[in-house]
Amino acid sequence: MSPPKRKAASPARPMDGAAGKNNQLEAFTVGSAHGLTTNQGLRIPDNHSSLKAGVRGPALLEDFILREKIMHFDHERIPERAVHARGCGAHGYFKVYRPMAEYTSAAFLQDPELETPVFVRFSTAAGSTGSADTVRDVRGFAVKFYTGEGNYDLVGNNIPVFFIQDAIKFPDLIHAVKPEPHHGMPQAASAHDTFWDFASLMPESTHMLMWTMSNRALPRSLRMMEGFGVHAFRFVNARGDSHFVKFHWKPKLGVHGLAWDEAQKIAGKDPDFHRRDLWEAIDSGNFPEWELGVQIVDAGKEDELGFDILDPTKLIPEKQVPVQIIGKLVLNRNPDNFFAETEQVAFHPGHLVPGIDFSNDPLLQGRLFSYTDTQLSRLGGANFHEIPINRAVCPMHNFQRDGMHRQTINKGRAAYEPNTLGNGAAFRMDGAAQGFQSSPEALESPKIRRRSPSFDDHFSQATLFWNSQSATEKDHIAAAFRFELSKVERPDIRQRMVDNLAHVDPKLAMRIATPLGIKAPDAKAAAGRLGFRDHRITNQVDEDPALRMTGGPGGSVRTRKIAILVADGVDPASIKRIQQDLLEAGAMCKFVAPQLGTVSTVSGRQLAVDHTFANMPSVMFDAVLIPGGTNCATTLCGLGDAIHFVLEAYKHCKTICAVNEGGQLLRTLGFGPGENPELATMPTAGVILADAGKGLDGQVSQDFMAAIALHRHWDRLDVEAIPA
Ligand code: HDE
Repeated sequence: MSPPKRKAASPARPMDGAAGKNNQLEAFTVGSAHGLTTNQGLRIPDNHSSLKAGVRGPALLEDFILREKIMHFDHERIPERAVHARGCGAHGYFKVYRPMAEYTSAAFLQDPELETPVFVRFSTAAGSTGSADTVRDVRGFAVKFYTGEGNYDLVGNNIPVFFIQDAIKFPDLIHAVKPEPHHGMPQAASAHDTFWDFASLMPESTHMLMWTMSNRALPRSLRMMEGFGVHAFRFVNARGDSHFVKFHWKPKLGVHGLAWDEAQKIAGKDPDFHRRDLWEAIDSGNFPEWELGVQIVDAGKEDELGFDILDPTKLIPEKQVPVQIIGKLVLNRNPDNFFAETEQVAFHPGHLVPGIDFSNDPLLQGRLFSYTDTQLSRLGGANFHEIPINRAVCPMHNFQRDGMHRQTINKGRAAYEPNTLGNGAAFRMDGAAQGFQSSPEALESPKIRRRSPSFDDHFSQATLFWNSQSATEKDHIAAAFRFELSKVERPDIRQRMVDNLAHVDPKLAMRIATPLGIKAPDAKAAAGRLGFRDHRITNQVDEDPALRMTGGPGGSVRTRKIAILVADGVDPASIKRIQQDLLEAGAMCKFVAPQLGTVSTVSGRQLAVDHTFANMPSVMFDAVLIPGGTNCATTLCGLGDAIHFVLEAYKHCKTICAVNEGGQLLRTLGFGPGENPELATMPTAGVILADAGKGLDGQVSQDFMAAIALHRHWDRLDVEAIPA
């Protein structure tokens, strides 16, 4: 028999568009099949019994089938990521809106017709892989573009600045935030002594602390958060001209956060909240979208910004340099296998394509070492680029060889260059104008281990951030500082922190210090401490609306989850119009009842229940709808779980709408206007009591949807008094 014809080992040209990466992955994807074999393909006769010396005798060492299975199981785990261990991912594509040739030669940023495949992984930073999704933390937003010129990774966060200015402090920062080494607590939380000890001694962290104490660190959904490249990068065009660039991802659904009490409860009720939300959105065809934005600064004009563009604790206010929207990212496919794709994907800020380059940001420079290095222990060797999710879609060739788990079978005698035995001479570049070119920045300076004095301003942008927040966002930030510092056992650490915050805003510091039982904030004491530097610059803008979460675009009910509370005797007709309008607008309605199965309606029909009060509490929803029906209302009013559901939704500032008799529950709880429930009214922000029998259904549904689209009614005044 003649040997089968072989296919070429690697494609001759890049695989086209988003389908290219999917096809490549497909070649490695298997479904389940009938029958079991060993890893060598040997049929297994019995997967229930090991080989023994007699049916009641000891197991035999000879049992290679048992040994192989147990051995593989014993080695199923790989080390979790040192940071950003907890994450989830999805496939999708990126499309540029217009050619960017003026700024960059990157091929994937030229053709508006081209769909570049991407894999995106979102993560928390501090927690272990099994920690909860909704902890207070920065979120990772890492995008791998499989371009025709090689993989490009934009490994960013949902906060545009970082805690530290130099990579050499990263291990200290992470050791401080991770569980304390003596007792291994707390998990995935910054509210403990070591973190605040470090943070209070590192005033450069203050700006990022303002962000992590805001609701940015509690995203409602991964689909509703921004992403940032953080560092300044460079765009380089075909002529070699270079511009500084900062990257932004803007979510189509707007930027929204959870309430702190809600986030903590979700962490217990559904630790997979964000992972599930992303999965379900993609699974149901609600593909999350972001737009890519860039802030471009001409190289040579960076001094005009007023701060050092290389300092990663600084952002460029959008008011100062507007964000240009240049393309969109769509996530449209869930992974087939969490381990093979999401766990094994390896990002690296040094995965670049021609036309994009680094800046000298000292934090970025340190990252360039860390990301490859960490994969060696995490993914077990130097060949992690061969793992399917990490493979480039363009041809790849070099003389790197062998190593653990090598998959490529390199043919030929010559594994060196130059050579005459294997086309080796053709690969010489000698610095010619081919391939990736580092931006030829002129450098001539002494070798020096010192922080640039231009990095010495630590507070001006923290103040800018604070001044840009709405009143309720300021309340949340102050409350978060109070919570975190109240968990700190050592009063001197609390004191040091509020003394630092007096340099951001004395009133903020005072609001935090008073309930913590420490002395009044003392800005002078902070300034006298070792390591304190504050060569304050003058911000060119006093406040920037882009820095707050409220009032931005993206207010819609699309993909929002509405709980409809039902019991026997419910009147579905009373909410029919509202339900229809919600569904048409892309919201999801679920019936929540005392038990699963069905409830009987007023007309004797059976209505299928989706969830119980116990298995799907109010924190899983964005809004509540209580339909009419006298018996239903009476049952709900007497049910602790239903009362708690509504109280909690109210406390978390969610929209609540009660129709006809459903209003009884709200009035019992004191949320109604009392005597005149005739019209759709809002006795308090986001609470609607409506009489749906008067042809007002359309108005009610409009009011309800408009209120949900506001996300939350943060200005509800009396929520502290709610015992939920
Ligand atoms: Fe990372 N970071 N990082 N980081 N980082 C890692 O790489 C590191 C930093 C970010 O979903 C690790 O593959 C150093 C900033 C994301 O797989 C590690 C420094 C930003 C992810 C590492 C930083 C990030 C990581 C752990 C200071 C925002 C998850 C596993 C110099 C711009 C990527 C891994 C994923 C992961 C090192 C600072 C974002 C240890 C040394 C700033 C989104 O290599």
